[in-house]
Amino acid sequence: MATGLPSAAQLIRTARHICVLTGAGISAESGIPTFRDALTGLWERFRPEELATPEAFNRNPRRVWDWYESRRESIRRAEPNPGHRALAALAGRVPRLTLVTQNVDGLHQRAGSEGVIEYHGNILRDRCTVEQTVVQRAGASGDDLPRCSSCGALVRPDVVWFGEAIPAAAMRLADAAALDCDLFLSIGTSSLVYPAAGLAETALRRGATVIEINPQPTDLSDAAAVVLRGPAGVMLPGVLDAL
Ligand code: BJW
Repeated sequence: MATGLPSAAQLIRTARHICVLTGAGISAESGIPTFRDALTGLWERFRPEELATPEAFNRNPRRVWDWYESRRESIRRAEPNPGHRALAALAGRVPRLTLVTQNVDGLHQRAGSEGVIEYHGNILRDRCTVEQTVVQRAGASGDDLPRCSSCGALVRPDVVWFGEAIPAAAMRLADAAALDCDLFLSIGTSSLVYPAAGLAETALRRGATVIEINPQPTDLSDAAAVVLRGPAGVMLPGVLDAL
């Protein structure tokens, strides 16, 4: 395994199609907690099965909504960081770049990235639990839970919970990019949650080279040709400068 910005820059300079997968780590420097970090991760304070599953929502929609509303508030206050901005700039410097994000915060788009594939949805949208379409809310009912303006059913955040399918279009586009790319960048993800984590495996099987950017080792690290062990907000601008 090679280390360092020059090796990463060299791989990027010669790539035909770069597929980038980002995770919670790229938004950490915008002040948004990750899920699995030992000290600050969301799952240290909340159990995923109580909040990020359809069963949890059916059991206690109020509790799930309270959690999502508090996260929405901090996401609305957050700003894209130098990592988001460097990725948006990188797209203009290479022949083809597909950006797949597991993040639901919309910060890549706010940093200027176009065509972002939102693999796990977007926390700022509401979806009707019956019609399964993105909807406007129509205030609350007697139980104070947000309702669909068209049919009156409960609405939920338009995100992908454990046990749920990835949105079909996102899955198709991400799979196609993983199959076609010759360079795969895995940034700020623990590479533990499937099927997202399988995208790097697909790319590797097709002969692509992998670069990982993460301060901590992951299950993907050994398969990466280059590992940049540091925060995305430092490493990505560094890569851009080295191009
Ligand atoms: C930095 C940094 C800095 C820190 N710079 N880095 C195969 C094997 C085993 C299990 C499964 C399997 N296939 C499927 C499953 C089940 C399950 C799963 O994968 N479970 C695993 C936990 C074992 N997967 C699913 O249920 C998926 N659905 C599915 O498979 O459906 C099948 C189906 C098919 C057809 C019909 C019906 C069903 C869905 C997964 C949905 C995940 N949802 C969440 C919540 C989204 C909504 C919300 O935000 O509330 O998505 S869970 C959470 O994990 C979130 C994230 O997107 C996702 C990934 O986490 P991520 O981004 O990697 O964050 P962390 O915290 O884990 O890591 C952060 C990293 O950043 C760390 O490595 C740090 O070191 C690093 N970092 N600071 C760079 N500054």
